Amino acid sequence: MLTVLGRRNSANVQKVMWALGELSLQYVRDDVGGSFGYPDDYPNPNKVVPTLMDDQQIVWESNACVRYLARTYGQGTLWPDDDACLTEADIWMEWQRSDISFAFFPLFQMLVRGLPATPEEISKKVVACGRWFAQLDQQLAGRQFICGDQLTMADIVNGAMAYRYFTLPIERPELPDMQSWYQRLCERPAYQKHVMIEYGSNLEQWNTHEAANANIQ
Ligand SMILES: N[C@@H](CCC(=O)N[C@@H](CS)C(=O)NCC(=O)O)C(=O)O
Repeated sequence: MLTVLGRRNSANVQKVMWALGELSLQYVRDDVGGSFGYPDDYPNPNKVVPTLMDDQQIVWESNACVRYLARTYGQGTLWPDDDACLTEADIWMEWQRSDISFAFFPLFQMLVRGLPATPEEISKKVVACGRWFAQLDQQLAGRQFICGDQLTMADIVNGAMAYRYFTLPIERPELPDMQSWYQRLCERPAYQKHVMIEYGSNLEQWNTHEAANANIQ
């Protein structure tokens, strides 16, 4: 049985949940992290979420979890058969993990989760996000998904971030191809279920949504 340890409103948990949904896999999700805390025997030395368990196999680091699910259960779909396509998917997974995450996640924390910040700090991050997402926009020109016509693991890790980017009340540059891709993701039932989860606009609302999402698989 596949088990995911992680609260439902974590963007990193959402990547794993969405991958499970796209692959139509059975799973159990336990509320861990944030207001739910961590069990003493939590099997992830970083004490962050998500952690994925597939019987005896323990996986942590959200992108490693998505890669694991794609490689193990999504050959030819989330894990492309074509080598060039697989390499490209891997590049965009690493891209998600680096500069864009350092710009976007602090911005989200400042705008929604009460991380103290000056307006200048916020606006610097907004500009940086626009600049980084313009690279993704360029990659998506003439493509349905990041690596071509097929949804891959690269779309999973970037798409989880895209929902928040497009729903935050911030200025964004013109990103026509990224916007069309995002609209395509919004039509997918697994994305609607696992990623398009309301998060509120301040810490109090965030906490209310976190509690409301408890026990939902
Ligand atoms: N690099 C890690 C980062 C994980 C991470 O920072 N997760 C956040 C939630 S998105 C977390 O666990 N925060 C503390 C908590 O929820 O208790 C990964 O991708 O899995």
